[in-house]
Amino acid sequence: MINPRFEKQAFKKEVKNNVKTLFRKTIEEATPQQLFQAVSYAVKEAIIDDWIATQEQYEKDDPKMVYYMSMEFLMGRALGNNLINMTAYKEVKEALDELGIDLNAIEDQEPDPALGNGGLGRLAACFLDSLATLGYAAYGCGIRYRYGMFKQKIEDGYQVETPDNWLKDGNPFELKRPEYAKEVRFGGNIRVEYDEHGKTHFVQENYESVLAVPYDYPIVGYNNHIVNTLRIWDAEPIVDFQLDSFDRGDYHKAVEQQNLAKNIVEVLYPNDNHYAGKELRLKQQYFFVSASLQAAIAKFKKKHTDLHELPEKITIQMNDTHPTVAVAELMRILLDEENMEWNDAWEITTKTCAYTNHTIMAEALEKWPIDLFSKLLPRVYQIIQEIDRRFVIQVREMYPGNEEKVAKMQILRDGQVKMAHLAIVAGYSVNGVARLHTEILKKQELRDFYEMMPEKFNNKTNGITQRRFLMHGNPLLADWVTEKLGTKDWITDLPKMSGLKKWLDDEEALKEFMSIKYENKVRLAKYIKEHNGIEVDPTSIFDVQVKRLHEYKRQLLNILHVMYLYNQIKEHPEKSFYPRTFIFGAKASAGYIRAKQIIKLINSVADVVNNDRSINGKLKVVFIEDYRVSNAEWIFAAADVSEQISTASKEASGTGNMKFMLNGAATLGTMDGANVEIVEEVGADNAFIFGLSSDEVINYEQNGGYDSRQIYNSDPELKRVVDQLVDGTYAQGDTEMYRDLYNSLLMPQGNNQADVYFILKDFRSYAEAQEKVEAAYRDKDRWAKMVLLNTASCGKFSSDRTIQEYVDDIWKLDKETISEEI
Ligand code: 26W
Repeated sequence: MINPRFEKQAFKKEVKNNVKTLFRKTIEEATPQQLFQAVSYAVKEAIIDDWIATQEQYEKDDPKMVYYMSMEFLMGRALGNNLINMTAYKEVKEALDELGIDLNAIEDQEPDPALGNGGLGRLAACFLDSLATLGYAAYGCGIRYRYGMFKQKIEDGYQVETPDNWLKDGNPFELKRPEYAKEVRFGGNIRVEYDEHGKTHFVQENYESVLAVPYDYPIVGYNNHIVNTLRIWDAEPIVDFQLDSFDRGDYHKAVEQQNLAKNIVEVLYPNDNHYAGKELRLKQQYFFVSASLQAAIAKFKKKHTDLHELPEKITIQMNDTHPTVAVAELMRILLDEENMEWNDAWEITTKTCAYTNHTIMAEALEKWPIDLFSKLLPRVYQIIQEIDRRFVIQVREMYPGNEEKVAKMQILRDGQVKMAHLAIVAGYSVNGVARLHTEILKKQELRDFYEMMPEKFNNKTNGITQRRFLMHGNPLLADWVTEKLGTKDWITDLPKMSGLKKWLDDEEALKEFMSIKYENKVRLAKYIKEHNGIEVDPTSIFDVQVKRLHEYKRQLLNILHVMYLYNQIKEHPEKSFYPRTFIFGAKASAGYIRAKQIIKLINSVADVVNNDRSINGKLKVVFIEDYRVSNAEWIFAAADVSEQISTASKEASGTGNMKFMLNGAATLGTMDGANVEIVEEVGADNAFIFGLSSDEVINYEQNGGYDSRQIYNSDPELKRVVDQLVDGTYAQGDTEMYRDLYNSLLMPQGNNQADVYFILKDFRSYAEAQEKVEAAYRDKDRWAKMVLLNTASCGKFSSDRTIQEYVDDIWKLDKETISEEI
């Protein structure tokens, strides 16, 4: 049944009216941005009804809720996605057509809410979509950063960061909820008081504080009238800056509180997989965690009097260690504000909090210096000391005389607060994000904890939402899938995609599938022409690597191989070579120098290769500026080859790999993260696997690395490529521009600390896999079958499956339904 608000006449009227009341304009006079606002407010009208109905239903049923705590929610644009999930996209598109408005152009006016870096933030967004779609009560809890992920410009081949002022035109979908504001306190000292019963009380004094003000975003479930909430917190000074405070001598304090509020939510740290130890970051963490927990407890207490029941009504999922201060903050609230005893508070906390680990990269581990931590969060720190004291007793009981264990597992050690240890000790569940990753956690990184508390450990292989990454990003393929399956069930039941296998031998179907891929390549080629000024041939192989730039993800391996191919083409012009377009997209953390050099190198190679007419356009290299969720949707749809080439053991899961698979691309990858499970689903013959295994990598690492010079000296073609980093080929004669990259692969002599990501070691195996890709692509029939089989085999990788597993094994939530009539 179509929602009456989306009925064409009504919707058109609403849009016209919005343009009038918001901007005092007619449709013809309004700017595209104003039209976007007017349309969005009309859509919001419809969402609000369902939002209210959902929250009323929750109020009535009092289901158990998950609070998904995350520093990042990489939501991407809302308008198109909301329309899809309200099943109104087509109706609205037609209605707008009648008004002479192009929905796609309107969608393009929406800034990408980029409140996240990469995988972890986008996973959180997919999870919210699946939670609402499956009918589970959930809150996403995060920060309303004033500036999200920076916008990336490429100037002279270099990355330049510019601020992302995503809120400048206002956000039509958000709702400010000042009535739920909470105070959050920092610093000061703790005074101990005894009451008349001799009970101890801890009172924080001389603190600074801010007011956390929530903004709610609707999270629309697919076709089920359920609308959950993403609650992100803004900070305001507790007392408005008052001029008379100057006279009272409070001027300084007033300014400080003002600054604290402004600074806390100012910007998302653009570090991915790299811990920097900045005090402001810890402030951000405590800020949103404290506010969210206060709100959660207040909500619980509206219906319940006994806090012992808390674990039956709420569960808190900590997205990596970033919100781990939650366990101590929950303890603080239970002890200090609710006057509970330690044992009771601890029992509740350890039944309520659960932890997901997203990385094994050592440099990503959060370890706060104790002096910084205890100054900023004095009471929380005391509580962590007590947690640590009790935990050490437990370790000693279990491993008498084994002080090495204590040293390895303690929460407070070496002058640091080890957040992962805190999360594991206080959490009732610890999960990795792909099977291999979880095994590595159990066997290596978290081995001591696994041995002591094996029951906490479990795996939840990541997933992605097919609503955004197929329906919205690739409507041609989405419609084709529906037609071929004869049902739309796949939209909420992705394993149904396996029904496509029956078309594997149907020539006509294969042709249709490939012509959709071609259309999507044309669409991307147009985007590239508009944004990069580069012509690319949509009949060439689109070989794509899009993800954050990090050495372990090995964009350097990819571009070295492009340099190698270029040498080959130049040297053997007679050899046949299937035209290829290598597409990159990646942001480097602003302070990550080497990552930025790799971006510059990719652009330099692009310059040389794209402008060499002697190779007849056989090779093109494109670096797509400002890779983000909105252009990602188009990129996945257009890819033939999905580059997933991280050093084995380093990529916890990957989720881009799944988005490519869904859209009919073949994986070229290492046996890392979820690639292992992708290959398992699609079969080894339908993917291109190369390189060291994770066991081999770990083995080398434990034995001090490997000698990259040996490979360099024994492989002249590879040596030539590496030398080209420092012979000026790609730097207009400058031999120093890429010296550091060269050194990272080779220097110093006889030292095995070079090439720690095994790029030279895996190079040949990668090049061979690439040859296989080319051979496979030449055989049109075989290729079409292979990529259709990828789409048909992606059922496991829906975030719907992942969320159902979290619900069954960790969260134990109740399923909710909303009736049609509202
Ligand atoms: C403290 C700095 C910092 C910032 C972000 C450390 C670590 C992170 C994240 C954990 C990095 C991240 O996004 N990890 C990615 O998480 C995805 C979702 O589980 C996985 O698919 C990726 O493999 C993993 O790199």
